Amino acid sequence: MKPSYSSAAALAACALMAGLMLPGCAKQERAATGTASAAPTRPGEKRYPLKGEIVAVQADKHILVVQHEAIPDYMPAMTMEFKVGRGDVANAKAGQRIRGELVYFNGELSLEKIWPDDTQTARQLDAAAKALAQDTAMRGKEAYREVGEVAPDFTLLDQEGRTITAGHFRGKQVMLNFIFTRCPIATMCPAATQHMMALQAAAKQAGIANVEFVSISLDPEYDTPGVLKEYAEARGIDTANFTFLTGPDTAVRQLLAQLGILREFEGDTIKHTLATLLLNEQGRIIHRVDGSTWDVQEFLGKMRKG
Ligand SMILES: [Cu+2]
Repeated sequence: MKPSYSSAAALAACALMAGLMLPGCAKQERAATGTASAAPTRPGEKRYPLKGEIVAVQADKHILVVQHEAIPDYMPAMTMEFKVGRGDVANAKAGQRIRGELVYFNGELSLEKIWPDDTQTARQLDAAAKALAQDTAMRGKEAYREVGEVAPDFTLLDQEGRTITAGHFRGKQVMLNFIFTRCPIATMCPAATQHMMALQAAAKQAGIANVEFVSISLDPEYDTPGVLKEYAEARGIDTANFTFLTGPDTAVRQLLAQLGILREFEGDTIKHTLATLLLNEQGRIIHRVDGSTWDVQEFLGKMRKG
């Protein structure tokens, strides 16, 4: 049975810009993302793509020393200090190649949208995204995977920037959903994360050890590993068996198609549907609930103990 999306009400608009946010959600949004979510075009702000290598990490000051390549029309290659977010500084390691966005504002230089940029990671993500796209195309009208079918393979990055494949979770049951960190609608993504946390706690209490919780970003352009890390930390999420994933949007798009989740970018807004899936130890979808409300006890009852 394929989920129906005919109802316009099923698509909840998630406004991204501060100016578009629902009044009641503004505070929550700020708390959720910490330093982020300022409008991208503050007066006097300048942004440039940057590639380089981390030379040193000054964790206490939230500073990365980066030896960067030349930035056309702005500055030659050099080594300099950049302010970065909490998640990014926690993930950073000296010697790591990164790409990101240099932001100059109010006399301060910072780096945002930081991604690992070593050749091996780039190749793995790219190859996996292409394979997924091919798989969706080959399946054609059968792209959607019903309950009883095996969930699609993927290679993405977790909240620490580590490469994670679907195979990483084989042998474990997996609770899977899609969220994005800037979602301002309390009853959508924030509620979904709360539910996942409640189920994680309930499973632990019930002695179900062989389960992993996985949330894939609907907004991978913004939700870098560092942003996901900050999201998890701000909520006190135990990431021992709760993983946040992001990566190339091409890969996310295929996963959404194959798992029957709708997403539309409308200016600064993401409209999306929600689905929550339980996969068994072989990666087979054994239970699915569409929409933003689902019952923790119902999923708990479907999990195998052992
Ligand atoms: Cu949302």
